[in-house]
Amino acid sequence: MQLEKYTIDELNHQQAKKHQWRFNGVAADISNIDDVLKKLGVFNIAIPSWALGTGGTRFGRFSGGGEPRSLEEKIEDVGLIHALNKSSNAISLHIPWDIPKNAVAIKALAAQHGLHFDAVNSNTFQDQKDQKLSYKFGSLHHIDKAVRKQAIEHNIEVIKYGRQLESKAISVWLSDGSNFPGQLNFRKAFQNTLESLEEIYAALPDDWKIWVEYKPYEPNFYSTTIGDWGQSYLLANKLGAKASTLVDLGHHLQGTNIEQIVSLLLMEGKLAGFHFNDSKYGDDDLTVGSINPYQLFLIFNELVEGMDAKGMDHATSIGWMIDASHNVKDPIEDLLQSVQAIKIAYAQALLVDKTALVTAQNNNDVTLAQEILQQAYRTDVRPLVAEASLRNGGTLDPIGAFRKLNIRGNLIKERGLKTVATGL
Ligand code: AOS
Ligand code: ZN
Ligand code: ZN
Ligand code: ZN
Repeated sequence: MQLEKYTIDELNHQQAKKHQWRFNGVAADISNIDDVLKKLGVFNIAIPSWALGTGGTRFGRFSGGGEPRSLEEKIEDVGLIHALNKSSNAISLHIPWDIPKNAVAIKALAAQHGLHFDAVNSNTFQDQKDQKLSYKFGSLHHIDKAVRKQAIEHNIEVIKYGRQLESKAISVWLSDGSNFPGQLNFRKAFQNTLESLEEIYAALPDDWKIWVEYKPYEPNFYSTTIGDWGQSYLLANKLGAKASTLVDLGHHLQGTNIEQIVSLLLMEGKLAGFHFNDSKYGDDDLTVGSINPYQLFLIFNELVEGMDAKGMDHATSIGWMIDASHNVKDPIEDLLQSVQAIKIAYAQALLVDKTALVTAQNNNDVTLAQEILQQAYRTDVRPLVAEASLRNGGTLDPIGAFRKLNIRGNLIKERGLKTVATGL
């Protein structure tokens, strides 16, 4: 299904008065309002192809109905999200779950929806049908050179698919690790991983990047070979300028100060970008901002401050992406909520009075520094996000519109009630 412009205009029209009143109220207090709206207007967050269906847990999966049955339908879903919020103009593909059999046609279909292709994701954490050697004991870190070679070749193949779609980066997440002390030699595992990544790095086109994701646990519960940002950063540094560290918000031990990690990676030019989500216990892949929106704001505060200090373009300098998995919610609704949460945190960070904050910091005025941040965080910026969407031709209220237009109902009519999308 495709959304017509007049449908969106009509919905916005119904809410115009209320919106205008709310917008005027908050905008009156913001001195850089034009700049804020401009920055919000060009800000986009990529949608992962595996998040458009229900993922489930290891205990079960409860299908939602009308889920995309093919890559084409996943692109259609991202197109719907983008039509509603005008902030999701890219899709990130997972190989082999979403192999583009006809890249020319897939690219054309995406372009029709105003979409392009973000980073491609490799998968050496599962054994595929016809695969010769097993990844049971790891892939790029494996003790057996032949297994490493197979995993390297897979990554190079993923780059090949990505090239056809004009992606510009490959993101690598490894489940390589160990379950018990003594199972492997940490140093050898790291060195094997580095060597393998070097071969993948050598196959990167000139204008490509490789993003190295880290995660402390799962599926291995004693050690993970790329377990934290230090290990990822070490690898990225040794690999070279095209390599950097990808931060998935769920991949930290509880209490970790993620905003500080972000700040330093950015300072070093080694922040690849994000897999946004939220978590309470582990890699829960919950809706962005559903558990700890203040942390999200603090991360964006570091991003805005750090990028401005380096003269970096907010919208394009790093990779902005969601990594989510849905068990009980409608995946499209969840993704719409996540994008809104990210834009809200970004808008709040844009409101921080930086000059006043620097003065407070220089005076060791702890109370005032905290007040300045919380002043921005406690501002209701939702009318700003809505206004930016409106100016781009999107809806004032994406989730409300999704429901009012009965989009899921229409998708169920088109695709059926019992559908299974590939993905996590
Ligand atoms: C796994 O925990 C990581 O977050 C991955 O980024 C991702 O979920 C996976 O690679 C899906 O392809
Ligand atoms: Zn991730
Ligand atoms: Zn995650
Ligand atoms: Zn994860």
